[in-house]
Amino acid sequence: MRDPAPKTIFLRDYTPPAFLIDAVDLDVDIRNDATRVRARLLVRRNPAYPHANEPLRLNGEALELEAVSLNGRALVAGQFTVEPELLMVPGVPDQFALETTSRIHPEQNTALEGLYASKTGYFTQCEAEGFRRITWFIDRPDVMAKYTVTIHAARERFPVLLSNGNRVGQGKENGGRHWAKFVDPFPKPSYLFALVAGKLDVTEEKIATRSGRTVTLGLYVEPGKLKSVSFAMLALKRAIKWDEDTYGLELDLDHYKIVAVGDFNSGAMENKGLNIFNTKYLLATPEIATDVDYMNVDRVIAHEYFHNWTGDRVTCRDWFQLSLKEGLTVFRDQEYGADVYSRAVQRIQEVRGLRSAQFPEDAGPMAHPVRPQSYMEIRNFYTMTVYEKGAEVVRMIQTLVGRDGFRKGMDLYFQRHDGQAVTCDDFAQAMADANHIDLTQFKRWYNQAGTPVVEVEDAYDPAQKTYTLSVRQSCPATPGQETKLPFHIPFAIGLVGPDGASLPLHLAGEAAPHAAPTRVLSLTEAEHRYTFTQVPARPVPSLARGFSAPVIVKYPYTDADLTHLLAHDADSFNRWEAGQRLALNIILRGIEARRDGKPVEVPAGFIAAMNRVLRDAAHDPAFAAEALRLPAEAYLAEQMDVVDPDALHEVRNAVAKTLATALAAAFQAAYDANTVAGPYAPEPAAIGKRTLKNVALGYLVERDDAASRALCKRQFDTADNMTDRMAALALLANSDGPERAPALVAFYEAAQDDPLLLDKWLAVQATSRLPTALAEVLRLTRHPAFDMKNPNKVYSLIRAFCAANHVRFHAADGGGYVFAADQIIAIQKLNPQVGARIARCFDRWKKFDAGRQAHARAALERILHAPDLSKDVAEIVSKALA
Ligand code: B3K
Ligand code: ZN
Repeated sequence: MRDPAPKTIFLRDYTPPAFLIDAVDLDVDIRNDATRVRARLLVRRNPAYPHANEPLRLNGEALELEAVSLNGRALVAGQFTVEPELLMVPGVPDQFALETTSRIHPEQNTALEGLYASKTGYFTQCEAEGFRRITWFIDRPDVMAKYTVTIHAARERFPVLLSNGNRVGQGKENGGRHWAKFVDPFPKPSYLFALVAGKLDVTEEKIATRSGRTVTLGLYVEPGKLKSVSFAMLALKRAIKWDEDTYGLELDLDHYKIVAVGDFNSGAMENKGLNIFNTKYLLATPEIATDVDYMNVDRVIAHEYFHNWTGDRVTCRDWFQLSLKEGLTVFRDQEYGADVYSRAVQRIQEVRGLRSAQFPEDAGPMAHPVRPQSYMEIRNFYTMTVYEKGAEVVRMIQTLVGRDGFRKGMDLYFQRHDGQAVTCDDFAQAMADANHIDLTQFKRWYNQAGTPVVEVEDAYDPAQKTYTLSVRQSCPATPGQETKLPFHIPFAIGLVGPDGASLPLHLAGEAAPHAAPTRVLSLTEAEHRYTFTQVPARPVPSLARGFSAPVIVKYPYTDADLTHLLAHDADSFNRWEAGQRLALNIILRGIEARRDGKPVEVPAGFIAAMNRVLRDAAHDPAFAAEALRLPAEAYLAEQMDVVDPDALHEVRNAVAKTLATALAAAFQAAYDANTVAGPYAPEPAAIGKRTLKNVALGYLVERDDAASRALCKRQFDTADNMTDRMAALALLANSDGPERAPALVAFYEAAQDDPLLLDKWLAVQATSRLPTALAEVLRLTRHPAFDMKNPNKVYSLIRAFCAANHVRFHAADGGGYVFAADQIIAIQKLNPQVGARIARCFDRWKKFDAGRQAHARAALERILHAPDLSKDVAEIVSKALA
């Protein structure tokens, strides 16, 4: 039975650990019936802990304890107590060795946390609290120890044995078995422990770091898949070089290993020297990976590599500080992506993701600050807020102190904290001290949840040639935080003149002129007023350039203002932003019109603006593709008081169809001009062209005529790469034309032996806009390609439907909600974490009409009362219902 009241853990209750563990000697003996884990811990009392005589408390989960000894003497009943999740030894000396022997059952571990079995062998996932499923331990990140690990296993079934650090010995054992021993020279928290035993192929490359050390990079994959890792190796080497060049950070290991596994809850894991990756983020060939997949592989490899410093060398004191490593590391991988691909387009994509997933999170029942103040289950806090908004917070610091200042802050951060487990305050303090600034108010970004709103009004005085901006900030209440104090918001602005040129930004009373076309205003009060002088004509304000803060900017732009910015803004992000605002206004007006029984109107000015985007596309096809895409339904939904998903869907499609019809020739020309000749390469220029070509194809197909569908089918049949093939398939899956079924069958036949291709095949059907989508998804849950135990399959089918098929999931009859509840209840029994992720699809249920709300409430209550509900899902659902 579920614990009726899952415990809430508060940041304010943090105390240092009562004991420290200096060294761990693990012996892991993998047998068919069970795995035996012997752990010898060198323990001492923590001088920083305020109370003496505390008993030793070790965490454990699903462990069968066989023996405990202290300083070599076996403990007997009465000398320790053991509960399902706690081993307690009272009266211990100040320093001692504690040894436990436990049995675990990786074969039965469907939660995929701790040590678990997958097709190719045994793997671990310990972040956040999985190590306690391997052995008894003080399983918290501020306990850092040196690890020695010996693995024993059958040679034939598990030829490759790996753990963190360097292999210091290996040998054969009786009965066809073997062993290997590893020593990790770096003290680390238990969440970075990793172990792999399996049948894997490896490719290795030696590189020299900038100080001349030789490092061996090893990539381990399922036998036969080595041809799919050449891109990953290239990305890894590029990331290593980038961190040397950008931050002076060098790889500190002799061996850096990455292992791919098909069953994995998240994307990848940065275990020290032994990353474990979901195959989805390691394997890439033109036949299985799209451009987006390639870029994701690149970014995830970089991200996990960057954690080696931001996460592993300097780690988190406690899990409330998760953004210390995640926000910073996402920021680092974003900057890497910006340097490798198009900076402008990367930024647009980051913001698109933030607005369609993090803004809703910040406005919903799970809203929490970048540094949460409480949680029931830490697994539920690997969120868009901690990761993506956390990265925005780091980016704002860089905006405030400049790139050089940021680098100085990073240097100081490592100088002070290398080898330590620290807090977000420590990071901010290093930034503040290195730049001699005060970030006290800025740190509210770590503590206050919710997306701030910045409202701007302006006035132009033609006689005085002055222009005044009045800026007011506010932040809505979020659960547990009724009122908010003003944030420190870096607000980058420019003024665009009637001819499109940048106007000066002199503030009244300033002696020196401000020459640069952009100026960062520091908003610290609830209200500010800025008066600019020598402004020759009424400008259009370009606000929050480059998305300088994760806020919602409100300004009463006219369509003409937005068309002007789209054409002339010197800031590429705000050019894109202007187009999105235009489209948003048109769609919202269309929804109103539809409600009144009137047609959806697409102004000629918008069509002309999009035509100009197409005409200028050759300069930057990737940017044009972004500018042509309409805002996502999940983002549009956030702009409505009561979401009407059907109206949203219909009107958005109607706008697309109008554009497609009016600009058919231009879209066809873009399609033709951006067809990439020659063999596939995941290079930025080619990626940009393919993206634009496929956006153009999407518009052409909007008309739903036979000729466009034939063009699409032809692309599907003849494509020599997965980007073009998948783009065509997704469009065909949205239409009920005669091409649909044969394309899906053909794709399936080619995909049968490749799990990653099957994931795509499932996802493309789950996200189809056809009214039959739910029936199809239900049928697919019984298809042999689907496997509820495999997270990738669940994400591709169930989550894709619930989280990425807005109109069908939110069907008025509640069918989508019933389906989600059934699936969540079933999945969470096997894998609580995956179940909880799906449960997040109910986050915004209170934004819908009464009928949908009633269906959603019923579904949520049914989940909450399901027998054996996991803590993970209970937290999400109870907060949604609160
Ligand atoms: N740190 C891991 C995430 C682990 C998720 C645990 N539930 C991957 C990453 O952010 O790099
Ligand atoms: Zn990370």
